[in-house]
Amino acid sequence: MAGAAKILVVGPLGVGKTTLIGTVSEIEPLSTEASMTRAGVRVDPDVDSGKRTTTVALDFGRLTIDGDLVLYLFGTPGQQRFLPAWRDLAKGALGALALVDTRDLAASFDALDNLEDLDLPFAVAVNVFPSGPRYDADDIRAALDLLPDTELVTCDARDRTSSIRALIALVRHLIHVATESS
Ligand SMILES: Nc1nc2c(ncn2[C@@H]2O[C@H](COP(=O)(O)OP(=O)(O)O)[C@@H](O)[C@H]2O)c(=O)[nH]1
Ligand SMILES: [Mg+2]
Repeated sequence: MAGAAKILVVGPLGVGKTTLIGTVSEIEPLSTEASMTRAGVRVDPDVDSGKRTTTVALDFGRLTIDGDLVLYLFGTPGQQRFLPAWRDLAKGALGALALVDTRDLAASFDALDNLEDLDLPFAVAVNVFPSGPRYDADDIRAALDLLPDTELVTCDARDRTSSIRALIALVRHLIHVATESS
């Protein structure tokens, strides 16, 4: 697979989108983080939980795989109030990496629902946090209602190799989908 592909990295606030894009990007990642203010308290659930920045627009990074496939990565805000913008961002995207956190699997439902609504092929990556419960893959599949052929991988968004492996799982799935439909 050569060429360029627009890929979304989706998931709820705090799941690791900015971290993953920053970890893998070979260009200085563009990250439009803004300090949360008291104004955000009403709508940002973890404004008081020690997290002091949140993505208000998007993250952008670039990763070349195997020398000839360039992934343009767009991190899309996970909060409910950004869903309309999220739909615009999906235009022209080949697929998405949906990040989930086992401490709150349900927080990823919105993003997964939207990927399905948009018919955007995706892979799921469990970003492993030390305090998060460890579940069997089958239990995660059941909880997220994943189709049997949806790739499910685990990653550590702070680790480059592991994050690239998750993106490669997505690319493998995209190739599979493209082959099936041709
Ligand atoms: N332990 C651990 N912490 C992570 C991991 N990924 C992200 N974090 C931390 O979780 C917080 C939220 O990550 P961030 O990338 O900003 O999430 P975003 O809101 O999805 O962009 C940050 O403080 C990260 O340092 C991970 O894989 N493991
Ligand atoms: Mg972010």
